[in-house]
Amino acid sequence: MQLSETTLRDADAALPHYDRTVTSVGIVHLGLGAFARAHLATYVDDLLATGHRDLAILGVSLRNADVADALNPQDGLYTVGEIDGSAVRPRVIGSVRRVVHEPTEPQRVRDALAAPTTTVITVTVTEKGYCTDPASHRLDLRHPDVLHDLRHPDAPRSLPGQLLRAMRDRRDLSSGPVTVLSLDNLPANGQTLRAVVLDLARASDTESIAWIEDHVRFPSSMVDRMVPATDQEFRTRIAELVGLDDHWPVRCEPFRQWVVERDWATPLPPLESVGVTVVDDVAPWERTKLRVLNALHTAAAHYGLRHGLETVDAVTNDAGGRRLLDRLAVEIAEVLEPPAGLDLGEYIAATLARFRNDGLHHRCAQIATDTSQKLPQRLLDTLRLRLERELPVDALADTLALWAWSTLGRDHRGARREVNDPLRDTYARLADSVGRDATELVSALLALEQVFGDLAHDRSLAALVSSRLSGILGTAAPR
Ligand code: CS2
Repeated sequence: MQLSETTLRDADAALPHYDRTVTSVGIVHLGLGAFARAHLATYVDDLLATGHRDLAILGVSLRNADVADALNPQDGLYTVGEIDGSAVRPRVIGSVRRVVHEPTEPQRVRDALAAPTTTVITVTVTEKGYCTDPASHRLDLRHPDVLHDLRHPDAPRSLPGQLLRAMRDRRDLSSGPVTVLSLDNLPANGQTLRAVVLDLARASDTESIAWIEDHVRFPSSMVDRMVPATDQEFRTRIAELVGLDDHWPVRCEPFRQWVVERDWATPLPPLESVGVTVVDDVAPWERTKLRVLNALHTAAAHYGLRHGLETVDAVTNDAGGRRLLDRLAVEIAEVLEPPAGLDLGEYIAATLARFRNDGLHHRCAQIATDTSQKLPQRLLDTLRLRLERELPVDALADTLALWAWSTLGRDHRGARREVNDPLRDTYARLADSVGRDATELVSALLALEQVFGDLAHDRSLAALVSSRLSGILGTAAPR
């Protein structure tokens, strides 16, 4: 039997503690991937259970129809499996009412974004969805989707284009204020989102600027939960545990954290009552999370690819992997100012303990996706601070060298491996032209200003990274 509203009571899992039929949509979520389903939707599920009925989620998929196809026949219901070693705790989430595939039903999405009942628009589209230069965090006006939206503002393809049209519609229809809340792993994600929407308005729709400034807030937020992609084995395990089939359950670690700025355009829901931390300034939180957890993740991912270790927990079980993470953590911690009251040593230890969760199967290849978009906020800010203070950067250089090796698109045995990154064509060209010449490859990669910004011209950094890469290319995967 399939999970749905009618079979829900038979599920052997934690169930929504509220009557879904009396909830109504107040949140439109753009980019309903596994992360949002394991994070945002679980907090909203808790909010609905506290009686805030008008905050159910309408999920929007901007690219693929697969989430809509999986969840709509289940009335939006799905299972979150919290994994702790060999234990799995299933919980059915009821906060998503429906999922709309934008390319199939664009008007439905447009209406939902403009509806006066929509008070919050939440966003998880990953780093590249913001259409920025990763180094400057400003809108890339040459981005193909942005160029499209400048020509077709009423049929936008990009996230900034979708939001700008929504703001225009809300202004024209007098739909009232709205809070636009980013849950992506970017520094100052709310400010960045505001900047790209206003950059697009400046280029195409100056009349909306004042309305946006008066009626919209873009609070930043820090999000944390490790959510590996679902595989068939996990689907089967959930079906066995729950006693119902679920087209697309999501798996995650037990830990979750959300820190949100209080500057909303609409009434702030009682987020604190469901475990969210509400603050005036999220910057120290997101800085700490990006530079510790996400930086160590990126390092672990490329180390794993290089050494044929499939998952993050396997990297933490490997002596060389552990050494790299420990050395990198020291370089990070020495130049990081954490939020007041947070013990950085404990935070790092707890993060590494989460990496060791051996039931999670968080694949290195998944985390290595889009690394060109992730490097600036995860590793390069730390690198810059250390260079400014003339501190050694050996572990950072080792990590960049591992990434440089990854751009060659080979696995640890030398077989071809698919690279998943917006710069994959650039990488492939470089691999063909300079290939295994470490000096040439590193100087070409580090010259990518959209990633390295002012570091692009640092010759001693390039020399250090290329000496590390030579070591990697010249040896047989030292362990
Ligand atoms: C990971 C993150 O895929 C990645 O790049 O580093 O998704 C990470 O699992 C989350 O940010 C944890 O909160």
